[in-house]
Amino acid sequence: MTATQLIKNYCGREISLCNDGEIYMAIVRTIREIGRQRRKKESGKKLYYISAEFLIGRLLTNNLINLGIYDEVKKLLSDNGKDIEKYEEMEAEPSLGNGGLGRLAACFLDSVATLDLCGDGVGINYHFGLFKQVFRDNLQKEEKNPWLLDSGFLEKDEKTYKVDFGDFSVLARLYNLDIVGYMGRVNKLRLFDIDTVDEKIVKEGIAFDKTDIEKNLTLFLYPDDSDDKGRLLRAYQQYFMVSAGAQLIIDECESRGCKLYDLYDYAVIQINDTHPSMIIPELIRLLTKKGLNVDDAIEVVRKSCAYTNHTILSEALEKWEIGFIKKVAPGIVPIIEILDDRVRRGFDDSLVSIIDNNEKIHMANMDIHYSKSVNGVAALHTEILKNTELNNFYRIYPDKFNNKTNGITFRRWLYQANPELTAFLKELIGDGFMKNANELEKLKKYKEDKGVLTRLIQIKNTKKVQLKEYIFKMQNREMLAESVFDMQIKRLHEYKRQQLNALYLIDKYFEIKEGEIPEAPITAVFGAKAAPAYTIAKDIIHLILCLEKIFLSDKEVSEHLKIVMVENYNVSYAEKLIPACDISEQISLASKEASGTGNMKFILNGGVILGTMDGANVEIYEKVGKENIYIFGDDSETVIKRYKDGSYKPSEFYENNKRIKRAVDFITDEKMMQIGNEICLSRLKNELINKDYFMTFPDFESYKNARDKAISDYNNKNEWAKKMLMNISGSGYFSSDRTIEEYNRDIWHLK
Ligand code: 26V
Repeated sequence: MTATQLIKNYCGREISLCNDGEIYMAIVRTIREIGRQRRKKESGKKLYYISAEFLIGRLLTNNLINLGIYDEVKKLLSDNGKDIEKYEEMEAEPSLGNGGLGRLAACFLDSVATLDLCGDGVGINYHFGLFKQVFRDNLQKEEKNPWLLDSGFLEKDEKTYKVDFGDFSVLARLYNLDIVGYMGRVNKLRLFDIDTVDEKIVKEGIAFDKTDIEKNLTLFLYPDDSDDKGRLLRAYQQYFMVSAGAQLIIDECESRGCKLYDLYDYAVIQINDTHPSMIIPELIRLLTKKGLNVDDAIEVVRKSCAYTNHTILSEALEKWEIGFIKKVAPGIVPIIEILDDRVRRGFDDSLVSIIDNNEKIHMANMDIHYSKSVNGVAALHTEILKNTELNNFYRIYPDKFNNKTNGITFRRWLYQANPELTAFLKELIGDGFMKNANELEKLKKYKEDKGVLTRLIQIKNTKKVQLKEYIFKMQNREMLAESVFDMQIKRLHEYKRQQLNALYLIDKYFEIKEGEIPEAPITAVFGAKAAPAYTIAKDIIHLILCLEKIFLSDKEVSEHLKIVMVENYNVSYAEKLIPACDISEQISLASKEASGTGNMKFILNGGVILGTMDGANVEIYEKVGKENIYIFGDDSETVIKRYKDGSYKPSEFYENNKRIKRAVDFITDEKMMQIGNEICLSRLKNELINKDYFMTFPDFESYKNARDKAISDYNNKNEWAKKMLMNISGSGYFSSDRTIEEYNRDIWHLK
């Protein structure tokens, strides 16, 4: 049956007579039915991508595109007087991730299915996901974010698994979501939940009783871990996910003919950061229960697991107190002790042991010893891991370390987010790039073609107008017409340095007040959530929101410079923002951003990067060429050296650089105090002057110069369009299809 027939059937009567809810569900059921038909029988080896986060975004449009029925359904609806956009907007976004790490997992699942590989995601079905962000009194407030009710895509599985915690057991129930590859197969995302969860225990904002695990286990993604109760709940979540996941893997492998001592021929388990690391001891435990001896179980698991590291920030590398794990998952403690004991006997280096002298379990250390592959997520990141952060391990296992530069799925970030640009690219170079992203290189031949360059600018303007209207509708904020759209949209973290961006904007404000008008009007867009317990990150949001108001109310300034901070930045918002961006801010302190993936989404849509030589920016620089990217700031070697010798004194910069002092002092200026919170603003100012751990001041001048230059260059439309074209044509390498081909070639070896 065609999609048209299916939708008609599910509607049960004339489409034009159905209400929106009925039509939405008919589309969802059609997608599910066609998905069912495309599912393939599983045999042999299968990938299990286990992750605490899958930031999949809305599914309706993506699934229609990937099934190849988008145009058909759109036409059917419009023939019946209905606009497909309405149904796209009806879907609640599953907010099952924080940022890059979760979104990467979602892009990977898309590519695995598209490349016709057998592989599922394994994770948790958080009822409220990540919090919903609202702004009140120029502050971030958190609210729950229910998404399950309206989705329609999640299907209950019959399978359940018992998970034994120290003091009680729960039944893990499996839910499945179809992962539809582009003109490819259909895999699944398997999300575990428990029936006893009680959404009603969430009271004010996102507050709830953190101790009642049977009621709260799968309510939120990463509940506040600023206190022991929150951390304990997170440990429960992790063990819940890996224990149910390990049972599922063993179950499925056995049904495909596995005898367990050959598990690695039937399963490859990619551990996405350390959140799922307990799967290593849990699998060993389960295999020994099923009769393998410990030595064999350890070897089988080592050959089945592979670990991806996503950060060098030591505070983000998980260490669990052994006391916690004794309470949560006593069954794996003796296994971890055996694993640690073997390491201690094998290597005379306390830095590579698993349990340290403070009785803390270093999850990454366990992963590195007991998996077959360790990878970083961009070339620079992997080099830093090998030469600095994980050097002691690299010397033991040089062959285990490898790089897999991140990628993004072009289906969502080009075809879905920017149909206008996609259609134009097809006109120019045919549709081969839709299956083989490298074909975007063919665009280079249009570099001097005025007609093509003009069209690129027109399309960008179309996307900017659409965004302008959307933001006005959602937040009643005006973006400056004919301005440079400059964007920094990513999680709020000091190392990403939204504060550096804000200092630039304050400096620009002063320049305007002194009569120095920017060469083009600027709309500076921010989108960022801060972790609920991350005080300074919330202070930075407060600063940006106060600046937004001050600029807006100042007539002299507001026609040249505007800030728009979007509320509740998420995947759906990103899809609207990215195609409309002129300048993309990728300004992390060199060495700190493992890769970044937003950077890739922007260049694919003709945005030009203003960035440091960090993460994947380094490889983007190589692909797009130095004339087409604005690089500034100290490089990673300088930064790493500066940390080592402890020579950085922010107060010296503050005292000696007038611009820096002027901008920093403005944080607690009278104008700010009138609308801002004194405690937050003073704290932030002090933090910068006395600590500035992520070294914003040393990069300030070169950042200012680079940003001013980019804004000035923007006025030369023809030259700017050339940059856009070179960015799009150089972006093919950053397709997640390429990344997944490399994972499969080097680590997974799926047929
Ligand atoms: C987590 C935390 C949590 C505790 C406070 C400090 C802190 C700092 C960083 C993180 C990030 C954890 C891992 C993560 O999300 N990494 C991101 O992974 C992306 C996909 O590989 C990559 O593009 C980003 O550069 C990297 O930050």
